[in-house]
Amino acid sequence: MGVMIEGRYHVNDPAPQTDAAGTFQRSRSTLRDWVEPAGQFAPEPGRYHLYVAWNCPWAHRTLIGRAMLGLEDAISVSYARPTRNDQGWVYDHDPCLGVNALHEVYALQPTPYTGRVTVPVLWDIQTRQIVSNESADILRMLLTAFDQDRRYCPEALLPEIDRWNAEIYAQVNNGVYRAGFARTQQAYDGAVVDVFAALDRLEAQLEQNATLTGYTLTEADFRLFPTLARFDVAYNTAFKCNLRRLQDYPQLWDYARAFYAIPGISETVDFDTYKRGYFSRSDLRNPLGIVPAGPVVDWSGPTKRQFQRLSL
Ligand SMILES: N[C@@H](CCC(=O)N[C@@H](CS)C(=O)NCC(=O)O)C(=O)O
Repeated sequence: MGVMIEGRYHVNDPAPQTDAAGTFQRSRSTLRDWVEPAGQFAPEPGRYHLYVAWNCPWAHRTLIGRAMLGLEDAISVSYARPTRNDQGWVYDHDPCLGVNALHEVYALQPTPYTGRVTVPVLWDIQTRQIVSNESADILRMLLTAFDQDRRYCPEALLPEIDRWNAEIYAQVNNGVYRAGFARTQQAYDGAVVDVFAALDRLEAQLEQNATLTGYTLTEADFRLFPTLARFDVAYNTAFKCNLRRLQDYPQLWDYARAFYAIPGISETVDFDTYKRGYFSRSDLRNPLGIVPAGPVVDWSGPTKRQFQRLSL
């Protein structure tokens, strides 16, 4: 996988992404400007474009924010091919800049960029630069700057939302990656225990509560769902997170399917692409690149809880 150095793309990335103990270390996002009313980047319809990949869970959370706020017409999107090649994320059809690869977008930064070429990217069409390549920030901007009422990120719930976000990031969203990308038995063992301990706690929370914070959907739910959506088709097998399946957790499975049933959400999901993406050829994890046929997971059917989409 390539990397950008001083604004130029290099096909070979010499830096390992694991530490001395074989534990996966995710690089930090460095492009972190902010969309806000009256700021340099104002929340104007038609001004911003998202570069994503269907299979990327970090990109997925931004697509969920966009769908929940009905911003599909206000913010356009380019979807990468599920499998990266030596050019990294590749685009067959980019309605915004007409690029073929994401590194071409990073190369346009006014300050030459050094770092990994990751999705999601929030691009400002007006000033022709990347506003942010950090999904947590992009989602927060959508839910605050693009929604005056802050329906999914209310001030009063912010401490609780941030607490869930921190736990879910470390143990669930990134926990599955620590398991799947571990290079030692010890690193894997630690990660997989974290993942299932967190899922057990979430299961208990959802026993009494419709959502993570009680009964209304918030940003914390939007950040959990992408990992749940990929769990049984990808992480359970490709990342060896196989102590239990999502379907083995009655509350989490009910919650995940109720979320999937919210109008607009299934349009952000593509299970087949998840499988192809996570089982793409990898020297370490899947040298032959063979994609398994199963499992076939049925996300339809009635759920005990039903979320409503708050009026737009
Ligand atoms: N902190 C970033 C992480 C994004 C990320 O790691 N994206 C992955 C895809 S799931 C990627 O583009 N990786 C390419 C690379 O590291 O070269 C965020 O949440 O926005």
